[in-house]
Amino acid sequence: YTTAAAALEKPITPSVKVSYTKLLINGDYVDSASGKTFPTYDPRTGDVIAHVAEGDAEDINRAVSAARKAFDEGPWPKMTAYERSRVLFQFADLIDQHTEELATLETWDNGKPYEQAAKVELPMISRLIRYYAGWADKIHGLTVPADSPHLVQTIHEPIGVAGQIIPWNFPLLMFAWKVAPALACGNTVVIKTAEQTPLSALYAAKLLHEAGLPAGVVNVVPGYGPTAGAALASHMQVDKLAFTGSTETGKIVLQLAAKSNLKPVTLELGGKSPFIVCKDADVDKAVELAHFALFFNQGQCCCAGSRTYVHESVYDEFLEKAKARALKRSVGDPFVAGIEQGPQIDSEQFEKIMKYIRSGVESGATLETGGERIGDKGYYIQPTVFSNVNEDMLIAKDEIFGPVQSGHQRGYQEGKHDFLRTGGGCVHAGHRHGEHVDTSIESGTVWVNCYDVFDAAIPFGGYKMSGQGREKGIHCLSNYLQVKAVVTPLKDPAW
Ligand code: TXE
Repeated sequence: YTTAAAALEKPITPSVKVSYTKLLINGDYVDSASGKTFPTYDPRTGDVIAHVAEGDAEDINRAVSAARKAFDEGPWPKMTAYERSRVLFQFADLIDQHTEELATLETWDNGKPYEQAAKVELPMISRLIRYYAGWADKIHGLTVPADSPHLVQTIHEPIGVAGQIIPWNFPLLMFAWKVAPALACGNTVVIKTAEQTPLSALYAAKLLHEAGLPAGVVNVVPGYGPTAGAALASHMQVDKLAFTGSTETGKIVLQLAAKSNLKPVTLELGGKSPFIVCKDADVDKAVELAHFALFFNQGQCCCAGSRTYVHESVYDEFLEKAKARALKRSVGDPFVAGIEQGPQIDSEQFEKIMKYIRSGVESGATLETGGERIGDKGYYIQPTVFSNVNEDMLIAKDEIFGPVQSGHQRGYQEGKHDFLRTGGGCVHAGHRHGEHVDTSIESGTVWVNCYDVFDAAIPFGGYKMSGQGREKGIHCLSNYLQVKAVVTPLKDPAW
């Protein structure tokens, strides 16, 4: 790996100041009911960036009341769909106009490369908001041909107050994935940001109001999971819950939802996705793709290609080149141009990853490169490659969520079915355009000769313990709509 050592010693001072650190309830930035705050940290140094109002159950109550009122009394669900779409289009324009501020906050709070935030994620975010803005006035019901003399129509109505809980790996992208479809369908929202990364969503919510969103329609409550998150999941006045995070917490929120008011839940959880290199693969291309699939966003992706299955005929060549590519990866201050990898999000994730690296060595996998911390402050980890990994090892089973690539010398079939959790993707790096593609992999996405292609229109979600339901695309709309059947006699019945 190549490090920008000087930048690690003297981190760049971000050019933007933190303006929004309070809860956003009913259109106003307010202190938490308890008056408590919590620190949010710079992963480059571990230093505090800002103290943010800490929402808990009482604040969730206030936010849900505001969202309830905005839903029950309007104006949001009562505005025409066209008016709602115009607010969302305006929001997308404002996101584009504030790319620098938003991307800076995202990098500062999360540690991801600034260029990735500004040039990849922010454009994806405004594109996704426009995609759902476009849907707002195109949600049609049906006329149903019933086997009786009735006119049967379906009406698609918003569900009500949507509770949303998001993680820290893509703070603003997750905010957009959750809020945009909910709003397009006419719902109101209470969203809890991750405790590690509250800053960008608080800024974006300000833009949403500038775009014309009425007060109370979107409420943002930063806070911790077991307090604010659990209060939202179990709230009796919340009509739907959308969660992105770990499988473990997904099980908790599903139970809370069931035990309270049986609100429907969508879950987007962790994964252990296979990346499969076939024997006829172009090895150079497969190496680059496998590298991207695993190391993108510091390895902190639910769909990271974290089990790399390589056909034995190309295994040695692949491994040599994968190792060389990892050594070339540029790691350093994410504000420096050209940096591919910044620090991990926090000390907890850093320790978890280092523990898995030790476990890989202890269980007999070969550490080809990496495995150490970089520098003595912040949470930087060397790009790491293991070979000779087998299915019994923890590093092959658990989601590491870090820059650790695991090379398995196994065929394609083995990679397909044998895990409880399969998240996003799988690549047949050997397939050429037009060839038959085996899509039987039990995974929400099968990427063929590509990886992490995230258009707003492409549905995304996991099979098995990687989640329930789909986000993005047309499929996400049904998460935020109720279908009502209206049945009217075609002529007066006899009674
Ligand atoms: O996740 P949590 P953590 C995976 C990844 C990572 C591991 C742990 O493997 O190493 O999860 O990360 C909120 N009731 N992913 O601890 O706890 C929490 O405040 C209600 C994959 O950060 O699931 C945050 O807002 N909410 C994942 C959100 O849940 C609760 C992205 C996610 O935190 C809660 C992140 C509770 N009891 C981690 N406890 C992906 N799918 O991309 C926590 N939360």
